[in-house]
Amino acid sequence: MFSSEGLPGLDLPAVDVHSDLSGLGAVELTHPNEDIGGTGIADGETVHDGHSLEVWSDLDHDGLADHVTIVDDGGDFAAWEFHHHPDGTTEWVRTDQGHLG
Ligand SMILES: [Ca+2]
Repeated sequence: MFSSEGLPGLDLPAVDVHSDLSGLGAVELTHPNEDIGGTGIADGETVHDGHSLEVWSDLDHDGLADHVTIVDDGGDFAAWEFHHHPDGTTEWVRTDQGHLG
């Protein structure tokens, strides 16, 4: 379901706006290439996989993505946030979804 096949050279999971990320687990940002937080530190990674754009960000710079926003070429979007629960478990929680334009 979260195969990275078809994205050669990229370690990020292949997701789209309709993916359920809740069981995905931690996502490592190994090649951050954008300064999303405006701190001068590269903390984000953008992936274009043909029909959707994914923007992963690691605003606390621990190497693991905290947020992802996915927009497909039809204008549908979804935003997810990675939560660390007090009991040590982690989970992606969808924070927004809808349609642009
Ligand atoms: Ca992080």
